[in-house]
Amino acid sequence: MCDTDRLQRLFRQMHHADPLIIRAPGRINLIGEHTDYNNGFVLPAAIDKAIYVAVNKRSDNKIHLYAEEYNENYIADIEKLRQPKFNWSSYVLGVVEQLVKRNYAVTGFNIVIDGDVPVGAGMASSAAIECATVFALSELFDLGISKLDMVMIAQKAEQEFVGLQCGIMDMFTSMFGKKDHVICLDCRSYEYEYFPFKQDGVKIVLLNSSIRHSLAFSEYNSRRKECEQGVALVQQHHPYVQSLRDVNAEMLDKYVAHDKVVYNRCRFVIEENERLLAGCIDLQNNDIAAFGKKMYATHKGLSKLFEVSCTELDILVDLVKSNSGVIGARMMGGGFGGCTINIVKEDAVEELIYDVREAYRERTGFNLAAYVASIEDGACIAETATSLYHE
Ligand code: GAF
Repeated sequence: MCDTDRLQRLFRQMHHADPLIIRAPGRINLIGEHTDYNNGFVLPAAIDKAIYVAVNKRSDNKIHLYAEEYNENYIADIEKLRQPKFNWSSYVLGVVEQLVKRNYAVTGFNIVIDGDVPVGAGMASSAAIECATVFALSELFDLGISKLDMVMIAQKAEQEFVGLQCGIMDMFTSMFGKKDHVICLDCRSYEYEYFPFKQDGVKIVLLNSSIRHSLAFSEYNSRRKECEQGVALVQQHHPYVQSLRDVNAEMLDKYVAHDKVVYNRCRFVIEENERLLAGCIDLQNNDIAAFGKKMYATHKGLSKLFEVSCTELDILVDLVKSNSGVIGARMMGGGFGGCTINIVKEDAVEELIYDVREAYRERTGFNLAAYVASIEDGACIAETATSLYHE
């Protein structure tokens, strides 16, 4: 848990001034994985784990960055932005690059980053840093950027500076999250609807495999390419097709079946969109059991068709499947490590975590971290400062 008083004290020690502090949360996603960059639907929510950035202005064009978690400092120059030494600082500098490209008047600033979104766990810690940064700079320099534009800027920063060809889900959720609600977002039109998610007697439990495979980044980008290849094959016969959102199972069978890999990727995405829409009806009908079954089906598709799971995530889902306290489970996020999301009956949570932790260690040799997530509001000002300027 980030303590904003502590962050404020740390900032004062480093920069002898009061900071503005912005909070941007991580996210969960109930269902709808790898659908966002295919113009499909997602069903995420912002959570109680968040990134906090503390900022104030400088009188030069330098950016002084510090990440509390790593105890690492970095100094960059706004006029000469280049790939930095530390990964975490790319998320800040990528946002600055986007603001400069769009001619926003940004000058030097100090930034201290803290938070409790576990890195590499599939809870979108990088999007949270990007969202917190763009929000903070918009406030600091009075840029008046709308929330949706902040989302776009953060996404472009990830795509162009960091190099992950991500969709919009993570940034949108960090910015637009609403307490006790999931967001049903149409990633084509950006229209969205909030669904209450305060199911009596159930909890959302995240089981973190504590591993991250090194191929995660490049494999993610190649999945996106494979989906685009599927679209191109269908497009030759149906020129109006722009994305997998416009493709149905029949078209896929007819024009893509000869390429088994591309076919499987596309099939998963088409089925996942259908599952999500049906899952929203389950939630409206308060039929959490039916929703849970869809989560297992999503996991199977991600593992067998989209091939973004890994042994450890499959083990984690397997371990909970026979537990009557678990309503649904699946890997969450981009894949190749990170965590599973589990909907669990409240009175079964403690025992489940204990049992899975033991069994997981036995089968993989890895430690398991478990979090019970609550759904919270999106990005906001956590602390204002009277003066935001310091030499
Ligand atoms: C990552 C990406 F950043 C998202 O855009 C999304 O594609 C997700 O993986 C998979 O659903 O979090």
